[in-house]
Amino acid sequence: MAFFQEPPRLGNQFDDDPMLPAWIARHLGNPDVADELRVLGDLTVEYYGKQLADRENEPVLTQWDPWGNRIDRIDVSPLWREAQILAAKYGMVAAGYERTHGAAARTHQFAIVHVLNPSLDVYSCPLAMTDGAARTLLGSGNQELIDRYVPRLTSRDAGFMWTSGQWMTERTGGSDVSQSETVARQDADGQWRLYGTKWFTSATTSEMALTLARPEGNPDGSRGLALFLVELRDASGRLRNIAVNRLKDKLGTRKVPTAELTLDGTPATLVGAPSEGVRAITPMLSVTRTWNSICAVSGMRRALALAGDFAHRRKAFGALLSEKPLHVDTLASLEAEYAGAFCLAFKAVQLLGALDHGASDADERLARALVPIAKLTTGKQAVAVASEAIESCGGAGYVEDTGLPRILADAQVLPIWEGTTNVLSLDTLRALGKGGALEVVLAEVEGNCAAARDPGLAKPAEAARSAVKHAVAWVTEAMASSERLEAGARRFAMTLGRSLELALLTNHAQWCLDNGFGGRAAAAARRFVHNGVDQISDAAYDDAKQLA
Ligand code: MFK
Repeated sequence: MAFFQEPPRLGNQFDDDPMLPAWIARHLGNPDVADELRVLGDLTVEYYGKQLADRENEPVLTQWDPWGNRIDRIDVSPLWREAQILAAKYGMVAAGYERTHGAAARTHQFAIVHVLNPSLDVYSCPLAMTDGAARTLLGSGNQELIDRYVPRLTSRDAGFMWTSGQWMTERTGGSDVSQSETVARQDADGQWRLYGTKWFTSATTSEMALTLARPEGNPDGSRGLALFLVELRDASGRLRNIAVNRLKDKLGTRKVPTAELTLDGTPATLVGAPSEGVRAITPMLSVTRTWNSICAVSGMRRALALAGDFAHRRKAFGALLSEKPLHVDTLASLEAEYAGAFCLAFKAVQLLGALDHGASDADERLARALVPIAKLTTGKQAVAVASEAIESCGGAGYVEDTGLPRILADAQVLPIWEGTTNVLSLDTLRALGKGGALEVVLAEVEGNCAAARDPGLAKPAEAARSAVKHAVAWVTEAMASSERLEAGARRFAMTLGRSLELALLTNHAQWCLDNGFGGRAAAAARRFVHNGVDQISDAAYDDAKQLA
């Protein structure tokens, strides 16, 4: 009888998660939530099967009808149509705005996202922007827009819920948006209309979008931009002076209908002041970057769940991979990355919850610094873990119809969109440049390490403390040279990210030991130290200039 390899399978993605059940017990303490997540843990397995069956379907743009009318209709994949219904029903956005769990509403919401997201083909993209739009509008003080749109964006009724896009990137760039060319003009009757090209609009099937444009006569630069809200379609479903030029042909996130758009007199509503649009859209950035961190972590979980199961099914050289010390060692290192990333991403979530409920000044400063740090650190981890996880499945990991390569292709977007690693490293410096921010990061690491009493956690606590102190000493000295500071910004931000991850994991490991959740998190903390925490070094910039 010829040999056929059994494919990897998923168990319940709540119960099998080495981090989530304890985190939920610790921070929500409500057994109903564990039951709810367990149901979703099975549902996500069912949708993993559907995802594999739906693998080849991609969004289709139809620009013309048979009679020559321009229609620009986008049809998304069958799984995406179902994802919209699931997202509303299970509150993937709504749960963050409900009162049942008070300040822990965001933890509840993102636990749901964490479990469901890996089976929903990056439907997280429109949801992240929808969440960001709701929060931006709530913070805008524009009561008319709040009353009209927030109930739709945060609804659990799929028939009523709207999603929102976020259109920032133009041909001039996605990082430096200050050069945006889209112009806003007011009609004689006061109606604003937008004219320009948006170069990378993800989830173009959304009902509305928040976007930046320069009101005519405003100065150049980002301060001359203003924030606008656009409803994409009129009552008959026609796009409102918007042409979809083409869909992007991307490495990953292929189910996401990312498009190039031309706006030619698109009616728009000014959200706040007719300037300072970049500042006005920053709540959106904080929310989508937090989503990015959670999606990085949930993607890692899915990759490791499959790789771990495969190791129990695959025999080579006379034994299962799960019995081979080198294979076990490799997976252990990835699990430690996952555990650290999980703690940092969910800490960012807690801070988002604190901000929603009137945070302290220290929490506000910590949130401002921690959001970019979490996004940049977890984005890179997600790619590295996905790459190793598919490698651990050998050639099967490289063959498209196993579904495994998509995990890596989809992970690769995480360090790119919503601010690249370098842009966020510079944003970290900017956040820490505001008075007292570095001190709160230092205090966060110290406070978490101080909680670790178990002797087995002494080394991880010491590694986190020493790395963060090294980073603080470096940045204090490097401030004297803008070139040195900028060249080392990524190593600095990564060191802060890894120190925070290790400190939070160490604290959580102590809680697990104290509360009957065992020593796995402690083992992850110890292993994380071996993966490396401190990345501070002053690579010679003269060498860099010769090399790059
Ligand atoms: C899985 C999840 C999926 C997520 C969905 C993704 C959909 C994909 C769609 C996209 O990818 S859209 C493109 C994403 N693009 C970006 O994320 C932009 C990246 N670039 C930056 O973040 C730049 O740093 C930035 C555009 C913000 C710099 O702009 P400027 O023009 O140099 O602004 P400036 O002067 O630095 O900041 C203006 C104000 O905003 C300042 O406040 P003040 O005027 O009071 O001083 C800043 O302090 C403030 N600010 C900037 N960044 C902030 C912020 N405030 C809070 N948080 C921030 N992150």
